[in-house]
Amino acid sequence: MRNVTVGAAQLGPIQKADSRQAVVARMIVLLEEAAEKGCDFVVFPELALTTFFPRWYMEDQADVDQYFEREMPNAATRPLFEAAAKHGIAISFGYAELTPDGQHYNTSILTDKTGAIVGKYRKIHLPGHAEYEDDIAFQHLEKRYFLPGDLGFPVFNVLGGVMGMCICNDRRWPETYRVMGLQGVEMVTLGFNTPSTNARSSNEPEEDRVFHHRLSLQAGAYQNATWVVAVAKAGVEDDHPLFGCSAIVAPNGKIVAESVTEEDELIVHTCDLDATRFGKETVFNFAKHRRIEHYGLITERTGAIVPGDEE
Ligand code: CDV
Repeated sequence: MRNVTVGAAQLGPIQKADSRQAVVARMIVLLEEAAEKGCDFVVFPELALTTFFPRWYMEDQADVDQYFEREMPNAATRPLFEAAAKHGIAISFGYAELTPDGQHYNTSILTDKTGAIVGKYRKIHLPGHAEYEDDIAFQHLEKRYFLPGDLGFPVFNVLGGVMGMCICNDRRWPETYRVMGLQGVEMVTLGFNTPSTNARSSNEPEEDRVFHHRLSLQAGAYQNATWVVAVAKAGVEDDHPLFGCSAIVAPNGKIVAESVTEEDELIVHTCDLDATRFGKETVFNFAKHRRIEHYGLITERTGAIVPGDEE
């Protein structure tokens, strides 16, 4: 057995007016609870330090940049790193990253148990749009504020296993998990901010949105024989509701823990990384069964082209 006790540290809403210091204090409360419950690893949501600002249309770059971190750790987040190191807990969380050369990314980092950053991921599948749209219920401007990630889907040898990260919308794309699966990933962690309603359709009930969220996590876990730890920022942020349903999914695709509130909430599960072996060696033995000579379209083409419509 190679056990890693994971805490999925869901955050309730963060309002525009909330300071990073106040949010980090909440994160430390969850970390202390995780320490009491014996966690080795605590995972926080996407863009954990601020409100989900891509819902707001901004033209002034200074207004946008107030939501970005120029270094990590920094003055606001250092207490979180120190608390994690004190308890010997590895952490992962998402934040908006502004690089020294002025590039903007939706990023997550992974530390080891000493608080040293050992992994970074930049969100690749950016949903939404780049310009203001007046015919939708609310804006989702990730394509305006972030560049697509440039780091691929790396995995990291830490906590005695092979760990990978993705962020929110990435969880809906099978390629995300498969690229990490092909590097032997044993645990994929991700944070998300998912609106409870669809900006473009009032006909999609919240229960369908939650169903698709769970379906994506469970399929990714099963088809790649990996643990998946998905952590929400939830609740109503300045009148905009986000659903919760943070979940820990086993390599057989079953949900083993799920949050029940839309507030700050920790869910904990002890994950045996060796539980990935059966799926990796038997059901989805990639080396034995994959037929890459038939998969070329996956990397050659983005949109679908119906036969007869080729140029
Ligand atoms: N933050 C996200 O990536 N949210 C998307 C919404 C816009 C659908 C998601 O896939 O949950």
